[in-house]
Amino acid sequence: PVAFDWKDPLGASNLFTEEELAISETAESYCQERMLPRVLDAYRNEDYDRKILEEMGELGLLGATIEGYGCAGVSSVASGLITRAVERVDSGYRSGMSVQSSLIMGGIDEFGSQEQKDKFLPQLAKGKMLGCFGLTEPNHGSDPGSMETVAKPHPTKKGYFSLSGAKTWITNSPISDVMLVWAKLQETGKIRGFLVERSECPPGTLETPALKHKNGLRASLTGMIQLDECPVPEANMFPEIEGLRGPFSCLNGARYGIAWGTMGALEDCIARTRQYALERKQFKNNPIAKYQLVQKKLADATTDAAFGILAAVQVGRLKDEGKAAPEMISMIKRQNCDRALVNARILQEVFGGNAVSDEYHIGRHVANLFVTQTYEGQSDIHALILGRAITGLQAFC
Ligand code: TGC
Ligand code: FAD
Repeated sequence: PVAFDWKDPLGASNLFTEEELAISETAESYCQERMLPRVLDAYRNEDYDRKILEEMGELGLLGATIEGYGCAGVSSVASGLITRAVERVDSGYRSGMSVQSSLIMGGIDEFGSQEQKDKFLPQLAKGKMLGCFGLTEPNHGSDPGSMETVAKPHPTKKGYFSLSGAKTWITNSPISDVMLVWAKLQETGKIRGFLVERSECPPGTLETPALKHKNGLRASLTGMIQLDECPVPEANMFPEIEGLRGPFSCLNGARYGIAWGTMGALEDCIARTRQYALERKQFKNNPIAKYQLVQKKLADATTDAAFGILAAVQVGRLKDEGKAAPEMISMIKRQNCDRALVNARILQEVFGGNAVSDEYHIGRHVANLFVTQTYEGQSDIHALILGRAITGLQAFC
């Protein structure tokens, strides 16, 4: 009989091409050898080493599905495998990469002018320039359509808009060189995308304070984008796209990545729990892995991880054939984030008191996975997106 592999229970690796397997191996080696040794300090100190994106850029791991501009032009499944490798280490590291690869590079690639693509993509691909994506506002999270950030013609600078408003909970904002800010054009009331370059903003028109003392995602930097009559050249506005379709199209790529990434985090929880349960002995010197209740926890988590990966592969393949509906992405984003969080939380129990020590890593994953369930559309919001697609009736308001 074929041997069962608990690390790949449903044989997903049979669905990957040689190239995808090679990319996965490169990403896994980098993440385990270079990222993992940094994560505990970063998490303890709420710090993010921006060199990480530069290193990933050198390996061709940023904006990996984009063709040209120094990007690798690989399949959506290959990009999913990269994301899974990064989040196996930490969701915060994956966040920093998602924002760079999917939200800003993906946005520029899909909606930018040729001039914008030539100017920003090669630098972002190398990780020499860092970017962020500003959609959420203090008063508008799940409902970004009600945003208050506004763009109007600049009163004194010809050929410039003046942007005013505040974005909050923005990954990478404190260290970003370029910010993709979504704002309503005063003239039409329509949402448009603007590339705000930090180096071009006069003093006092742009602030990006960090939001500190987070109890999750501490190895990622999060902040605000505060704009006060900030001049932005007309050439930095996405030329055609208007309305929420712009930001939501970027989110499709990032949400797809999270569906893969959270499975990496869950797989790390499974591997660590299995190892711990085999080593830890209680009652007549038995490893706790011998006890049925512990085995059930591992069986449940391993099943959810295996199903989650297969679903992500399926959506990735459809995505590359142009057959992936946004609701499919909502389904895997919601399901994989929810199952990763529930299982990680249950596996945490296997560590007993040691779960409280960050050196066992499981508590960090649990805290991070709460955030993944919340950003890029909280799970209940994705349930409503699915409910609307199933019934034809929208329940948001
Ligand atoms: P609704 O009427 O549904 O749609 C408005 C327009 O948008 C289009 N659209 C999409 N287009 C492409 N892909 C999608 N997934 C799309 N979803 C909607 C839609 O066709 C329509 O187009 P048009 O041309 O007819 O105008 O809009 P609504 O205002 O009713 O939206 C409701 C809802 C709940 C679906 C939406 O607001 C939502 O998804 N809310 C969640 C907000 C969210 O996801 N925010 C994410 C912020 S970014 C972030 O969290 C990054 S974290 C990064 C990290 O660190 O990893
Ligand atoms: P709210 O919208 O206030 O929702 C609160 C609760 O109410 C949720 O449970 C929600 O499901 C529920 N709810 C809301 N409306 C309904 C409804 N109609 N029916 C039923 N339930 C409802 N945003 C960016 O733009 N860029 C980023 O880079 C970014 N990075 C982030 C990083 C971190 C660490 C965090 C925590 C957030 C980040 N976000 C980012 C913001 C994130 O996308 C929002 O937090 C998320 O969309 C939810 O919005 P909110 O926090 O305002 O919650």
